[in-house]
Amino acid sequence: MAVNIGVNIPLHERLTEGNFGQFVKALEKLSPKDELFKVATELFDKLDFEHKVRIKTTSPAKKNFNRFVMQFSKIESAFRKVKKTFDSLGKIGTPSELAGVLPKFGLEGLNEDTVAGLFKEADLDNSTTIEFKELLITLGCAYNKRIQGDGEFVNTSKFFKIIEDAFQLLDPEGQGYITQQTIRDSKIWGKEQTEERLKELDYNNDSEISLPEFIYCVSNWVFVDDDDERDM
Ligand SMILES: [Ca+2]
Ligand SMILES: [Ca+2]
Repeated sequence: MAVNIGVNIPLHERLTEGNFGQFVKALEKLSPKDELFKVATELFDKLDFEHKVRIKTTSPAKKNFNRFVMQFSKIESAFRKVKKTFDSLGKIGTPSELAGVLPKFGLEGLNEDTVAGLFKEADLDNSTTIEFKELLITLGCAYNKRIQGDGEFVNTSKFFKIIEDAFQLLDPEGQGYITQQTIRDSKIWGKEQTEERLKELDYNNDSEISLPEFIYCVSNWVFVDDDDERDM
């Protein structure tokens, strides 16, 4: 992609870090004997990048978040496998019912308090039932607590690690939650889109985004065709 000049939109409005880099690269390829070299270096000097032109930089958070989004299809296929097992189960309406099904996902022998804690944390809508996406929260929180499991849990843990890394990106101080302000400051999305995303992310609207809320939201994002996901 070349830097467009002579088009209606002012150059400084279209100039991004990316195409500025390309411009410099293209410039470096020219031989000083090249006729274009003179023109291009003059142009370069005229642009006076340091002072006059505001180069639109992509925030580091946005870059990292985009990398995270690139993993969505992988996360989706892993979650679909969990869904298949989940669909073969009955209702998970009590912590002991949760304890009964967790071995199917590679988590065996957890003590009662741990399971009760996971149940409470994962039941986002307080329905006293663990729906599918809440089961994902259960597994994600178990991973976050570094609970050891095997088989299926080892496999899905890789994906919860990706989600946890994305969460930590927005919670660099390790407070355990992301504030709405951090999301706004991250400039991952434009202004309006940020407000929409915040509504999705902050499930209970207490201006903080917890890990369970984040996992829930990511699971909504990764399922592209979600016809069968409406009731979580
Ligand atoms: Ca629930
Ligand atoms: Ca919240």
